[in-house]
Amino acid sequence: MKVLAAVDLGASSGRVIAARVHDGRLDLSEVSRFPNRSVAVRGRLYWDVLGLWASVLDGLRPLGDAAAIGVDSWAVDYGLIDAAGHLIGNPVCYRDARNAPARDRLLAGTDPADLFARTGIQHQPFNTVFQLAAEDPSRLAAAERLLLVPDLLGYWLTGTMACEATNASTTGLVDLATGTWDADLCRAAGVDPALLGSITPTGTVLGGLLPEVAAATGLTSGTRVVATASHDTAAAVAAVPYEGDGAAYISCGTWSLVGVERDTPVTTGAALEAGFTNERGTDGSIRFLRNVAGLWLLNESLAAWRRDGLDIDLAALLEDAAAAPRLRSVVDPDDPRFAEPGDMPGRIRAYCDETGQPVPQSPAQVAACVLDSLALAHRRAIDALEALTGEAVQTIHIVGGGANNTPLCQWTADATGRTVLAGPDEATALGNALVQAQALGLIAPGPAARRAAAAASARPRRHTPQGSTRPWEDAASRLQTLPVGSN
Ligand code: LRH
Repeated sequence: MKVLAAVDLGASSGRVIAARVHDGRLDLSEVSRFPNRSVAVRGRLYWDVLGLWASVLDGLRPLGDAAAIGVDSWAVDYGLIDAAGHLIGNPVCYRDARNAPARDRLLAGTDPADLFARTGIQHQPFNTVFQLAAEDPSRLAAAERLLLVPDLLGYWLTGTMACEATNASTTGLVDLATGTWDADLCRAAGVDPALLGSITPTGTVLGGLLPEVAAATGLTSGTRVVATASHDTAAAVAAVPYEGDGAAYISCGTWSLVGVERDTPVTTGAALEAGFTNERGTDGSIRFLRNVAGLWLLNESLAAWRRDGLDIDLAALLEDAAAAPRLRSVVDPDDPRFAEPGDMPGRIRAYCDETGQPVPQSPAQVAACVLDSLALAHRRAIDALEALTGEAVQTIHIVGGGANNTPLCQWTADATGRTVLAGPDEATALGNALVQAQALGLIAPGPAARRAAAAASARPRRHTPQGSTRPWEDAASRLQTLPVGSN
């Protein structure tokens, strides 16, 4: 039985997961889990990528028999590499405040609708294109190569520099029509396209482990490293266990990525206006989706309570939140004030206070407000999805860590009036490993065989809508009319 190692780096934790391939399905088991967080130094927010690297090496050590390794992570962020092949400083976190002004500057010199039609990518401040426009010129001058975070780890594992296609699409620098770098855009962002290298097809075998990595992990140089679907959302969507047509997905973790898979992009003004994006999926598919600020609001609240000395058990908190009255006060999770790390319960209270709603006091009340608001935001995104594609959404798959959040899954079903199929919770690792399995020929090629293996590997939990959607409709209208200030 072949073992594949899926390294999955999220914004709040990383994992090494072993996937055992047999009888056309993959069985996952967690080998190691380690925390991740952004670190602020002198007004800049960084990732501790060397700490992550050390945790990945530790996590791989028990997997001496791994046939392959694939690395995925959150999108858009990158390390810069100098002429000697060394990393220039720590990667900057996409939540750093430098990006929004750079985005506004770059958009001012162009037609935003035209740019959206060229790349298909929503103008999120954190897109790599805007991060580069905000980059320190001395770092850029010293850089020979840019590597997105999973490609950086792939380089450290193998010595080979790649730029895997699903994650490349999130840079906002890829021409939607040709699938290659938009050279004019690269120059507008202040870089030569050569800095980015050429785009590597998803599923390419990068090579074996460097001797120093084999020695540090006990793995052999026979272990292959595969450029898996290295954007975590692409990997998660590759593992959605669809049961039929008319299904949307919510890849729910730090973010809720709400969308459908399509053959063609949607780059209308209405899609731009509604905040949708067209990212590249495995097999060249399009992930037409909207970023909704997801469990970030809850995770940051838990971190704030921990800093205040409150040790809150998540399961108990969710139970208390479920027992609290529904839709007492709601926030727009996408309000920019919630984007940066900090005192999330305080910001939620301020929002409710400003908008004349009851102010949530206890952690359970704050959690109820966050989860109600997320279910409502899911509803808004699903409604927009139907309107923009002209295709009905009948069922919703919630995959990722949020699949274990029972109240959120149930309230998403209640708010949307649709059945929610919850799971797998480790969809990202499953998708990562499925792409590896296909690259090694352990599963037949193509999306149909991958879907069949995904469905055989997962048993989603079914949430049917309870009660009327009326209270959610009312809350959605109420939210639209709230007098929201700028902070
Ligand atoms: C989710 C994710 C998402 C991106 C964001 C930066 O982890 O990759 O798809 O938009 O992080």
